[in-house]
Amino acid sequence: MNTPLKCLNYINDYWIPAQAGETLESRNPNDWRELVATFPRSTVADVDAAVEAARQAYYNWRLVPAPVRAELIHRVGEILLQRKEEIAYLMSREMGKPLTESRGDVQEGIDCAFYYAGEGRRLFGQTMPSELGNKFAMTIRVPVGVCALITPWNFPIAIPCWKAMPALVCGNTIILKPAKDTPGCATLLTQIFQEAGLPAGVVNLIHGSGEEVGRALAEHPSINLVSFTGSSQTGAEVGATCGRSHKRVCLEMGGKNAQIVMEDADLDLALEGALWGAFGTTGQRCTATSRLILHYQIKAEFTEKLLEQASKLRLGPATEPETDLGPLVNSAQRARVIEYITLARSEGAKVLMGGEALAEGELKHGYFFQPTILDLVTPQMRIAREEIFGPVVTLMEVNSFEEAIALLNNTAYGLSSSVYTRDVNRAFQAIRDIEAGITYINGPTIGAEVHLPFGGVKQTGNGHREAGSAALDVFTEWKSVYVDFSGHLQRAQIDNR
Ligand code: UN1
Repeated sequence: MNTPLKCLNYINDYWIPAQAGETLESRNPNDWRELVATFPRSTVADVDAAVEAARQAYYNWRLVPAPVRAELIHRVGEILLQRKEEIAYLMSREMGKPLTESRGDVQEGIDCAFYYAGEGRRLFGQTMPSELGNKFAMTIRVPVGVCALITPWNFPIAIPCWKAMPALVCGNTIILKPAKDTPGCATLLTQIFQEAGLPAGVVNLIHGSGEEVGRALAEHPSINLVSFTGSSQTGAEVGATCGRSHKRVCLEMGGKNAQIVMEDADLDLALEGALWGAFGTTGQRCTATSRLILHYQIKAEFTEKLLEQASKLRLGPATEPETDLGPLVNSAQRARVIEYITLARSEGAKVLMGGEALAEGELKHGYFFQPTILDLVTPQMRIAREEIFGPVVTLMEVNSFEEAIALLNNTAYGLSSSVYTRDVNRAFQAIRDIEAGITYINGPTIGAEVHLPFGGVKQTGNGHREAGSAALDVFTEWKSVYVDFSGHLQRAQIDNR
């Protein structure tokens, strides 16, 4: 048995409990009898202290040269690499993804560190000609200020890294508010920032609930930017709150991602992609494949193979090496998936496979749910439109490529998308016509790499992208600079005419 972690808030280089002294618990979703961590139930008072620390630290941090800031992020990457196994193990116990995936999650954080460490020596601006003689014009990136990062439990290292690292390299100070399900991963990550030598107050960590801490951050007058990943419903509230106080706000929200399989596709490849996209991370990725759009000529064959392969997936504790599918993250998430299956039945969908939580047997103390395949799904059904966030995939049949694209686009969301075809013309049409932030050709909907922009259109986002150099546009303001070396007043739009 592992001893439970005692997580604390981290403010101005001090590890401290919540001022009100209250704590919350995080339990192991593989077996809820195990307590993984206790953590502070923070309130507005703790948020105020963290914001004050981040504000003070900002005045010096913004003046540290970007390449020097970047060196510290590089160091974070090195320590993450050393501690990869330990962090991955905690992650599997804390939120239930299998060890190989947990390692991948930490690796995404490491990749981010090395990518943004390089960015510290670029942070390119532009120079452009002035319309006046003896005058120089350029743009530079300047930091935004104090940033609140509100992060989910499904990528408890990768997502905090891809928000924190560009924010820090750009010269901002941060307050991380991790999800209640993963206080331990956030604690290890913050310890690593501390060990790497980030100055006091530059990185702060506040645990607690979205209602208390998340809301206080979004409302706080001294915060300049909120970056949020989570549900579209909560994102709408965060966006509205930030809008009222003119904060910059970057929202990454839901998805209802589809994979199209055309009649000319390599079916075995498409099958592997579908299994990984739908059931990887127990379907708890915002990029998960939630809809399979199948050409009528291959639907029967594909479905048969899918059922055969999906039935071989091994459910089990995330920490066991042979496990393919871990549990759902908590009881609320499991209740939500159960509700959607009840709804699917009442809407007239057919449960081809799965559909049940594991209430008996060895896994009965975890939030396990069978991989589930729903057929006879029509676009009007709620299960075809709403994000489920579980190991559930819906099958839909189409007669043509055009119909497939239209059906894929027939959703309020627009994060990830995938098309399996051997026809290059169709592939490029799909790239052009799909309404989503990410399109894969002959690859599943999951698997974004950190040096490309990540995010979506429609109700998935609010016009920003994370990761890649696109994140720099979130975490910096543009400043336009004019240097007049003529020695006299030159009047733009007047003296050059
Ligand atoms: C998420 O689910 O919120 O592309 C992020 C992927 C991962 C990131 C997912 N690299 O599936």
